[in-house]
This record gives sequence, structure tokens and C-alpha cells, in this order.
Amino acid sequence: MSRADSKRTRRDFLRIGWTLGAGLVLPAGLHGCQQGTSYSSLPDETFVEPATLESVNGELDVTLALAYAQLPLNGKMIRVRSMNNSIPAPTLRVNAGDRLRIKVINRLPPNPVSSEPARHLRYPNSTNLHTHGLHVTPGLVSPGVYGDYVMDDPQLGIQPGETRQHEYRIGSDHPPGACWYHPHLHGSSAIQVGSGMAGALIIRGEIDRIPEIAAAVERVFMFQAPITDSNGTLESFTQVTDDPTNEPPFLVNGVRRPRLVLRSGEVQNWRFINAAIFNYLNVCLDGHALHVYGHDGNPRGDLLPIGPGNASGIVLAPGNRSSVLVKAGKPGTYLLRTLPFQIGTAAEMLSEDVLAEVVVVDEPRSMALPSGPLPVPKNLASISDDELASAGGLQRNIVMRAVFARSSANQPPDSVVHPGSEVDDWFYETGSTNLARTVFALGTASGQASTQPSFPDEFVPFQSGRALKQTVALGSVEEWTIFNMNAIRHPFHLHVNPFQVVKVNGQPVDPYWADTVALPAEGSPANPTSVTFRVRFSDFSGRFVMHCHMLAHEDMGMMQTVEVV
Ligand SMILES: [Cu+2]
Repeated sequence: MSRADSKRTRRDFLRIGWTLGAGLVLPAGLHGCQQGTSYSSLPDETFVEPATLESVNGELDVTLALAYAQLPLNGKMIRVRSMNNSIPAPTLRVNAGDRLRIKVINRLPPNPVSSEPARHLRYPNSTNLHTHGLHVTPGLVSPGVYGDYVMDDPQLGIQPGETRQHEYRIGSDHPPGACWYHPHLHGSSAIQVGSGMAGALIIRGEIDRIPEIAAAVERVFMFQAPITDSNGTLESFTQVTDDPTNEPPFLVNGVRRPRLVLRSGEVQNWRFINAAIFNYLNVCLDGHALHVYGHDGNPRGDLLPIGPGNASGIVLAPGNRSSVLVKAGKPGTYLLRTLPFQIGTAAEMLSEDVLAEVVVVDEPRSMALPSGPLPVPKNLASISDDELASAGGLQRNIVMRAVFARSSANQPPDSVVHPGSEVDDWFYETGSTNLARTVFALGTASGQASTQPSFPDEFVPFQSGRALKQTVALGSVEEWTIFNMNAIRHPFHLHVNPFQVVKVNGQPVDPYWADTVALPAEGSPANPTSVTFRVRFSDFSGRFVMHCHMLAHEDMGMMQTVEVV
């Protein structure tokens, strides 16, 4: 990224956001990824980098202040919870081996008086912080100083008026890539991330010193779909529980359909981050290949070209990231799109949308893509059968299931749900949303993943006193299969440790590293779909979580504790 970009002020950002919202005209009638069209008058670039904070001499010390912000977004004045008065929050850039310190200051007003029956939903102004993709301790690094800790009781957390100091000691062998950060208090994460409280966190390492990558202009794309009502506010959980076809559109760094200008032949380095709380992206660029070199925070070791000719674009579930190189082709205008995507049943298709406009100008700049293998950190070496067997090799079967439990508050719940006296904490009873009267839960199946597991006969949400926990031995290597008993593609996220995906629906795939994975669609209790991965529980003991990254599902209980001992 250029120095000029990093010095852009928030006023620039707001002005540009406002102008764009007022009406950017896009070529009509373009569908699917296509060849470019010619452009007669050269437009200004309306793409804006978020404010950027970079480490110096191995240190980055940041303050994130949470408060209400009033700002224009996509042509509308909104008043929402924010981090540092901006949507997105600042981009943080550090190197493998650096120390990142973040002080969270909660300047939100006291929690409102809430009559919400589910008690954990009553704290929209309390918070905490998750660094998504960082392989760091999930506990304390010293007394009163927190690592990637999210195990707060909802009624505690970082309450209004409180501060919390985090310190992340990023190992010199930490994979370089695109991570991000956002609040993670159970019951309040959807409403906070849903208004735009999230920022990019870029870790640089060996791959960034490859000459062709070092020479490329780097851009962060924070894809967010901020949710607000007609008053420009986000105050009710009901607002974050809508259906897939009625979600707000994606913005890029707070701007709807920004315009980027590249020189013909130029190579740029783009970091895609899906920071939406529900919708998927399926990204492609007209007339160009997007050369993927990293998925989530993890270098692949090569370039995987995803071009207009591929059956799908780059699929990014909420929480996923992709690092891509793009080499600008012939002069013209090309659209960066999200293609149609099946998020649930065959009828539940996300429609195509234009994310940005890429203008390639006739001022040639000859740049090359890297050739040959790219560096991969040794902690992302493939996990062999031998390593798995010699390091415990335990297999676990985890089931994600939303149980459509009852049609009215007075009806008894489904037979696989036994809330007992906890009934209020298990169900969201307000409004007629997709979440109403449904238990969002994880269950643990017995049996071996390689044979037919016996599926659980009870499903328990995270906020329950009977919530399940996985206890894992430090230093072990395990193979987990995550089953999906719903039509919708729950995105599964494991904190702290990246995993290597090896099978989808029981069939081997080219292994790849991730920290968030889209479960296949159209699962059911009788025929669940699944993803199988291998994971090294190296380096860090302590408690963290796995959960659905559709954050309203997580807030309703689709989460489970993992404790490494
Ligand atoms: Cu889900």
C-alpha cells in the first residue's frame, strides 16, 4: 500500500462514501463475468483504503474506542455502534514476530433495560475482542493482559466504561496473510459486527518479500453489509435475523461499488475479507483471473487462478479471506462481481451483484506474476496419516443443527431439544424471524468419523448450563468431521488453530488450510453433509471456541467450548 493511501483522512473517506452513494452509474445488462467494455472518459478512483496503522520496530500499540458514530454510509446517515468512528475500523499491519497491543475502551452508554427473555441477548453495549485468524494464546499473557480471549460471561465482558488491554505475541513462524478483528461477546456479536465493527489485520512474512508480490500495490477489501433500519440504527436483535434474500448489499471499505484504476499490465495484491454476518461472496472479475495465493491467513504455496471460465468464483463464507494477485489486461472497464450462490436449499440463491468497478487504463506498466513455488511456513506442512496416528489421532464428530423446535411459544419443543427450566435462554421468541422459536446448537456424535457415526439425540446451545465442551491434549493432532443437519450452509469457525480440510461429504479433496469453512448445503438430520479436517493443537493451552460464523446463529447458541490442556 502506498504512503499516500495510509494518510487518507476519515473526512476523505466520508466524503467519497457520500458522493458515491449519491449515484454511480454502472453499465447495464452485464451478467456473469465478461470481457471488458471500453471506457471513453477516465473516472476518478473512488476506492478508499481504510485508515491504516503499521508496526514500527516490531511493535504496534493501538487503541480501539467503541462508541456510537453518526456518519453517512451508502447515501444514508446512520447512527450505530462503531470502532474508532469508522466503518470499517482501521487496518492493522504487523509482521510475523511482532508484538501487537490493542487497548479496547468501551465508551458505549450503559446497556439499555431489556425485556428480552433470552438473558444473554440483553447486553448490546458490552463487548470483547477476537482476532480472527491469529495463532496466539487464547488466555492471559500476563496478569490483566489478554490474548485472544473471548470466554466472557455475556453479563460481564468489557462493560460500558471499562477497558481491556490485549497483547498478541505473533510468532516469527506465524503464517503471513489476511486476518481480521471484531467483537465476540456471546449474544451481542451479530448486532455489533452487523453495524460494521470490524477491521482488517494483515500479517506480513516471507511471502511478502517475493519480488513480484513486494512490487505490487496492495489493497484491502473489507466486504461488509451493514444492517440498519429506516432510522439508520441497529438496536434490535430482530434486525440481524433476516432471511438470505433480504440482506443489505455489500460495501467495500464503506463504499458501494467503488471504482479502482489500474494500469494495463500492472499487478496488484488484493486482500478480500468477508466481514458480513450472514451472506456469502462468490467473487470474480470480468475478463481476468484472480490468482489466489492465500486462503484465510494461510499461504497456498502456489497461485490458483480463478477466472471467468471457472464454474464458480472465489467463495468466501462470512469470516473467510482470500489473498489474490491480479494482472490488469487490456484497457477497459471490468466489473468485480459476486456471482449467484446457493446458500441453502436450491431455492435459496443469493443473487449476483456488482461489488466494484475496475478501470484499466492505457498507460502500460509491465509487471510479472511470481512463477514457481511460493514459500509456505513449516507449521502449515500437510498433516500425514503417520503424523495424525503418532500424535493421538483422535477423531471427533461435531454436528451443527438448528432445530426448528416449535411453532408457537406454547407448544412443546422438538424431541431432540430438552430445555427444561432454561427454556427462555434457548429460544428467541420475538418477532417472526427465521430465528424465532428455533434452537441453534452443536451436538457431539459418538463413533468414528471413518465409519458411520451415531448422531447425537440431543442438541444444546452454548448458553445452556449443560453446554458441551471438547477437551483436547496439548500437542495432539486430531481429525474432526463437522456435520451439517440443515439446508443452510453454516460456516464453521475454529479459533486459535488453523485446520487442514481433507474431505467434503466424505470424499477426499485437495487439502487446504483454513480457519473458517462453509459446510455443504442441503444437509438434513437423516443425511447430514460434512467437512473433515485435521488440526494440530500446538503451542497454546486454554479455552476458546468453535462456532457458526453466521453471527446471529452463534449468538443464539451455535457455539461450543474447546479446552486444550
Ligand atoms: Cu449457522
